[in-house]
Amino acid sequence: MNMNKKLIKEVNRSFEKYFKTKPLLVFSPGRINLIGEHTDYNEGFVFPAAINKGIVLAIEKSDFEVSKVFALNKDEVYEFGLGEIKPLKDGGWRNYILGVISELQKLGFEIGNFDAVFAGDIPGGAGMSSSAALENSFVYGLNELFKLGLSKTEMIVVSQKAEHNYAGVKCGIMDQYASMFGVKKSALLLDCRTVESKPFKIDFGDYKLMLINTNVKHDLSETAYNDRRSVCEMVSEKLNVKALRDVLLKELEPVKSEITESDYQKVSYIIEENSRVQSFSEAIKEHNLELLGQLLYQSHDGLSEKYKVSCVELDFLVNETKKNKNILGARMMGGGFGGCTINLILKSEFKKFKKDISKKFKSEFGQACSVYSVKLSQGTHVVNKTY
Ligand code: GAF
Repeated sequence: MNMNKKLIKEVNRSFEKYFKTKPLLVFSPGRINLIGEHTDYNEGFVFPAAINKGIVLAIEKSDFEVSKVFALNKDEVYEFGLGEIKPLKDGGWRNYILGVISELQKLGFEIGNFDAVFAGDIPGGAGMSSSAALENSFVYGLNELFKLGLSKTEMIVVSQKAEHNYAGVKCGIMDQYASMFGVKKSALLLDCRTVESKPFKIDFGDYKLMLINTNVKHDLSETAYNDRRSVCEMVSEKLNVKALRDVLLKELEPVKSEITESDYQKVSYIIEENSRVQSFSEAIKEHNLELLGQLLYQSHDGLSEKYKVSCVELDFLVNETKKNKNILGARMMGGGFGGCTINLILKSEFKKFKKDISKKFKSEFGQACSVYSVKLSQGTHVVNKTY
């Protein structure tokens, strides 16, 4: 099954029960990323895909003086006035919604009050972009409801700014883009400078993608994310270029003595990862699965040893795959410090490896990891007629 129809039905039913009217229903997916990590805010290349897990939003205009949002998974309701939008301390999911509204207001749009119910099936903290899916579902829903006339590209900028200003993460555009523009059965080779992408049909033959969630999210992740971004910007400034996308490895030499060894390693990772994305897309065209696997391992090594955004749990999972000849490659996925690994595994090995790795992970860390397979799906869209 592609979308979670049960979830759509449940969100719709709850909305009708609470608000006694029929809502607009929007599905906004999470994403995976084949390769190209932390390259998006360096205006480089990434290779994400929208997946069949996401956020379902039911939304309709309201005649009341307040707006009301019901987070079904958490069983929490939030009521607020549109004239008093500001980030909440420890606001969690509320901040993503407030952020979207605030960014729309900054653009001069007067949105009216609304009622909403949402729920999702993206595992939280898994690095599969539940926050981008939530932002996109709201900006898309509000755009439809109040006929704002925003294009999808304008909507993802609203979502990204909501994340910057209300969640405090200076993210790139990858997650919001993939969630909004996803193409069924395809991954998108996205140029984060032009914000244009090329869909690649994904068919790995006898192999498939496996996600393994560490189920951990280490505290440092947000600060570390913004710190990494600052290092990249600092070096770009020294080199007098707009972004690291414009730099070849050898061109780092003139600034090498002006930066720390650790910052040098970080920016070399970015430059290398950016070219790995290109090699990956060539390998897909040539159906060179061995090379795809090697690129995944190289990406992980760079993220772990040079960019330093991995953690023991992620490294453990990747190292274990190296002992299994039926797995061609693996790497951590997303921002890092927890979340998932993405693995290219022989289809017939999936079940067995799932069992083995679950056992080993439990005995190493005393807690369970989770294993998923995902379908590559369409980006944010209205689903009223599809369930
Ligand atoms: C997070 C961010 F939101 C993305 O923009 C991207 O930088 C990613 O980490 C790392 O590739 O998901």
